[in-house]
Amino acid sequence: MRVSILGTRVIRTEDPRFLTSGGVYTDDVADEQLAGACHVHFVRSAVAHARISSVDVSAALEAPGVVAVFTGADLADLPVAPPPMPGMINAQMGQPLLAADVVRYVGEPLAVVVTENRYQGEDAADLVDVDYEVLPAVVDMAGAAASQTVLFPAVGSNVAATFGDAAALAADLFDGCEVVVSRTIVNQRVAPAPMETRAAAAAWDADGKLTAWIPNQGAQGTRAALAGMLGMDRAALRVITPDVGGAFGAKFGADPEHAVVCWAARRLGRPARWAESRNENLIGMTHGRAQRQTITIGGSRDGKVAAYRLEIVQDCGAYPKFGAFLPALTILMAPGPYALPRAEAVATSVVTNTTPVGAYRGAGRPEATAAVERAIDLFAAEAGLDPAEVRRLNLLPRFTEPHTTAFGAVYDSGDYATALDKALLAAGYEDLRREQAKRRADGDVVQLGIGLSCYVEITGPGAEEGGPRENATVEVHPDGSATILTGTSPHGQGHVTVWAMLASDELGIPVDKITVKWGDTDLIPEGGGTGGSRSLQQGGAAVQQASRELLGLARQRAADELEANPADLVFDTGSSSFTVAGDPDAAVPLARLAEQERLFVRAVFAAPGPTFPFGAHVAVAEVDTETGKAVLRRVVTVDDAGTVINPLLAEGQRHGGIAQGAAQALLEEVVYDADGNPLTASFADYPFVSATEVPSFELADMETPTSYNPLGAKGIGEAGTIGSTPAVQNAIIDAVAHLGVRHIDMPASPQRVWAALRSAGTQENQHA
Ligand code: MCN
Repeated sequence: MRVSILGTRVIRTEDPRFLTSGGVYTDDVADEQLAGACHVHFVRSAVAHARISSVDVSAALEAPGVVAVFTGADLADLPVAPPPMPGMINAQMGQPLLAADVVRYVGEPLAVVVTENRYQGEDAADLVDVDYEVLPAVVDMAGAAASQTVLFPAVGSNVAATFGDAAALAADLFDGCEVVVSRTIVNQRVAPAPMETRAAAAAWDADGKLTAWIPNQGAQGTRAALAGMLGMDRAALRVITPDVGGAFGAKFGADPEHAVVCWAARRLGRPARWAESRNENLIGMTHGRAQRQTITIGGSRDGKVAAYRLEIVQDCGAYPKFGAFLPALTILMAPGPYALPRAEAVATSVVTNTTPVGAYRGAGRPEATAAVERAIDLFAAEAGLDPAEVRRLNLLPRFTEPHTTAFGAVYDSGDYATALDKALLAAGYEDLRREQAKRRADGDVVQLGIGLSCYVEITGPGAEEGGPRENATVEVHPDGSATILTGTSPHGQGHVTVWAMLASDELGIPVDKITVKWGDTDLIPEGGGTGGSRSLQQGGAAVQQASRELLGLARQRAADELEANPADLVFDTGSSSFTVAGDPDAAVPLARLAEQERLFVRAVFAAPGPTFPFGAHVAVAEVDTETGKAVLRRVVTVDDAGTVINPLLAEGQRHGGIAQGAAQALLEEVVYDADGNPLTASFADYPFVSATEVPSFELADMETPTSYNPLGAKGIGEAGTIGSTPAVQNAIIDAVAHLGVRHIDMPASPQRVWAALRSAGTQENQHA
């Protein structure tokens, strides 16, 4: 019998290929169907809001290498890109595949130039002459709902969706509170900026079947979105997922550009390819976050919170996509890990003349955590209490049976106070406070700040009937190897390693003899893809289930062969074979059974519901009180994702997540000017985080298993991002709190910190 490899640090089997021959990304795909492909280049709006008076393509058509030029008028027969949440968002706010009458953000595609060679497209696109009748732009989400300028006159308002009844907020929510603090804060817009930008390659065969290679987070979802935009039957569409160079939530489904590339290939009767530039990516790919939050918190002087209110304005950008839905997740998770006797949350999603907002690592949950963690700190500061103590006083006590919150979330299991205590201990909290007190007493120029955050988040959400689900097929081959087909879609998370570990553990087949396949809708027609940190708890559980069911099938066949009772057989993972108890010589290996007849099982794992990982982060920052420069010195985290199957991968996810979350607190922000011109359209202006801005992270372990899947696993893919942002923001504010600063919006640029210090103690900083 082999000892279980689950819970061990198996090295990623994906890496040798990436580190030697390299990945095969969409732009590298050399399939013969793509021979002779032409190249698509998008002409994008140069203004934020305008009526298109005319588009003159005549000069572009004459340019070298130009095969065709298409405008919105050519696509008039195609459906618009569907809004993602039917019923909730005004259907009249859908995005046309190419803007024909009105452009609503800088970067909106309005025409395509198709050329023989890629470089020719950029030159020819410059010759497309667009006449704009410029309209006033709505840029600030705060004023969008009341703005006289509406993006969709037929709708008559910029409101895309509302959540909760703002008119019904309780007038007496804070009655009886000794301390009440209210503040409007901004959870700024950020860019997902994956290493691989968006791309597509499309080829139609003689029977009218389309094959599309697209970097995505789930080929099946991408196929559904593309079929919708192209007005075609899913069965006539095959989506293939090549290697994907990062997605962070922004590569779910398909964008108008992907559909236009497929459409152009059909129209021209020739395969077509597209790969966007970094500049296009920064203005064209959906952005994340983009919320304005008004938080109000009240309670007693000794630190007990009695009431909390969260009012959200969500900026959807020009077209309501997943961004319009983000507040639903923010509201669901509004109270976080706290026992808040009274809590209310409402939201309005508005359209503005900016790039559409979509899912970005954490999607709605980081915003909830940031709001409540800032609120707790503001409350502690007002009451003059230690923020760790206030948290401890208000955290929900440990529970092992599901707990339903006032917002309808059913937390599966949690032990929030232990997570906080572990994080404080690992950080040496008392020593840090002593060091801080000394620097304050000495009046040091560089002050020390300690920031905390406690979080609980939702992973594996899904509204499917019967619960969130995922499928897996496991097949054992006559040569003793195995293949797994999965409906998940890894793009850096390491599923190849872990899915092989899970099957290996059951079947005794070595990890390196197991192949994992995904991302081809002809091979795997069903699947939920990878997002919401759902993959292990649903897709991994399905692999384990399929492996176990396969063993059941194999046991029956082995029993037939041995003329024994199946119950008398023993499966030995050391030799991957069945033996009859007491007769080790009569062994039937799985491989031999596979020789006789194909040996495979497809299983669907249905979870009873989503799971709720949690944790606590402690960040330590230094702030130069003369220049405003903040430097992140330490991040100590406890991220409890239930049972960990591969600590190496889980830690990698935590590291990446923490860096991404810290980046929002420290540096990153998408900025528009008052006319809606993007000011952060290159990496020279968008300060993408690098290793130099973050310290080495200190990770403490904690595992509270869930009962929602046999693995005991919850998700880890987004946790680091959710916990770290408020911890880092709180640390920077804490460093200068003794100087009278109560809040600094993210990112904590030197200018912002400096300005906060200058206005410290004034009305402006005390009460926004
Ligand atoms: N894992 C584990 N034990 C656990 C939980 C997870 O060993 N208890 C392992 C899993 O086996 C898997 C990895 O950790 O190898 C992440 O698993 P999971 O938490 O299930 O998350 P997903 O695989 O579904 O990943 C999605 C998540 C999301 S939503 C975003 S956004 C994100 C992220 O993952 N985008 C990423 N991590 C990313 N990492 C990379 N490199 N690139 C992205 O675009």
